[in-house]
Amino acid sequence: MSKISKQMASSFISKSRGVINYLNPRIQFLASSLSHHRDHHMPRRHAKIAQTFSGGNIRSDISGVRQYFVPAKAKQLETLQIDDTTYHNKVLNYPGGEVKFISKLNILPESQEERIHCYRILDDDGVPTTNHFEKVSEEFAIKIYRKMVALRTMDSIFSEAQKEGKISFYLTTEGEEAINVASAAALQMDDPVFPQYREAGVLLWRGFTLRDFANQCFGNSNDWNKGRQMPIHYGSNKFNYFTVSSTIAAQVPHAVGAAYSLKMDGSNACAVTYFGEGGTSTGDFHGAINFAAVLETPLILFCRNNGWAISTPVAEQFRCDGVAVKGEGYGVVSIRVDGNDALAIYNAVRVARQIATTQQRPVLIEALTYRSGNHTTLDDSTRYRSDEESKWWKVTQDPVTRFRKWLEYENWWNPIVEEELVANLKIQVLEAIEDAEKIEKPSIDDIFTDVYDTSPTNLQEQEALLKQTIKKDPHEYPSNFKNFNTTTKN
Ligand SMILES: Cc1ncc(C[n+]2csc(CCOP(=O)(O)OP(=O)(O)O)c2C)c(N)n1
Ligand SMILES: [Mg+2]
Repeated sequence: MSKISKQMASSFISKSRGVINYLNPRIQFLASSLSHHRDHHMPRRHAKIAQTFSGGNIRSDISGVRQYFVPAKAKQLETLQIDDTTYHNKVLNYPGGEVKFISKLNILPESQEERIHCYRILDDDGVPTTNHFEKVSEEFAIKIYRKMVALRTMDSIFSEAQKEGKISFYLTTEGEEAINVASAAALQMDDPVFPQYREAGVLLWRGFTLRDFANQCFGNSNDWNKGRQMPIHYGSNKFNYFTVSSTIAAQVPHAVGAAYSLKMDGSNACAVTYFGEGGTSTGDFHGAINFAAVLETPLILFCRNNGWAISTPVAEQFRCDGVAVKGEGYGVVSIRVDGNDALAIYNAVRVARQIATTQQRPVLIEALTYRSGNHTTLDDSTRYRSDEESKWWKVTQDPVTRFRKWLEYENWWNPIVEEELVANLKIQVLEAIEDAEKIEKPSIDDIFTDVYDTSPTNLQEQEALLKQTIKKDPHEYPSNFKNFNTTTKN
């Protein structure tokens, strides 16, 4: 090892040790969730991490072809292997690092024999399966629970409002409340969030009110985005939450850029981006995670693997073992966590945040869960999946129920407070909707502002056309649309 690389290695190891000491003993869980990686040929730097975390050894080669998703193909490949076990010690320093030679033809397996294990603290009945986790206070745990129930209540009543035609569109986080709220609880407010669209609970945790959500969905003049987005496309400067864009995974490269800028500024924060497993099938995801790794950005890439991308099940989306494995392909450490266990998510995100901020590197988290609701209010999931399947998830794996059971196990919760909470939340959500409905729409004079200093001619033409159209059929538009400025051209 050259002098420089020795120095780099020792500084890296001491950084890792710092994190490990800080996180001890929870780090054991991270190590066990990474044990799959330890066994195989990780990049040297990551291999060191696994070694430091768990004290394990790194295997230098892989023998045999493992069968997992496509046994027929794997078998055919096996017969082609040349069985010569003579090894040469010769090493060549290729661009990218030293590589050993081997005279046995090795075909790397497409997947491991066993799927990567999933980190979980609470069992199905809300009972902790271990003591090794970051303890949270009663007050904090109850705050998490209250937010999860608020999110569920909001989702249920807003969906009804959509069915009644009050709002044009809605999308729920049903089944993903733990992912939303517990991950947000482990972050800091100065960590910028780049959401997909099923993460309203992150914003709720940060302080967006039920009225803020209602105003956005109604697109009224109290909406922070001035009614310019479809319902559920929330955004907030105040809460460091970038506006939702429905273009799948478009936010992932943005998050890498933001993380790089935090790094340049020497900030202690990390950027966080959320996306569904479907998002990992886009080019944006792959380009972004590669840049994140190479630029060593403080970033958490949080994948909600909920089993479905609209009507496409994961089995038809990719052949590898989910999303966590994709990290290794890009030199990014990964964690697989139970997305229905709020306590495990909270712990995993805290660890990920420590790694991202102290080691200035990205971390990929895959939270395994199930999209319990329809994709959006435009979808009917009974057309492509069985009732039994979704019922099973709702009944046995519900994240809100599991967390409530844990609170009860700790004697922090009881049915009386539960009833009060649910009743109060229903009133609050209904009031937020009733009020949002009454607030007038933003002025149309505002629609074309805020992007250009001086509006370009094509926008001026569009504005004039819009105003002419409204003049022709004013009864088709909200009442305050009649009083607009007529100073634009044409
Ligand atoms: C680039 C792009 N391609 C396709 C779509 C259409 N689309 C909207 S949602 C969606 C599914 C995304 O699934 P996933 O990322 O798993 O998120 P989930 O809805 O399951 O939370 C697709 C394909 C889109 N909006 N953007
Ligand atoms: Mg999905």
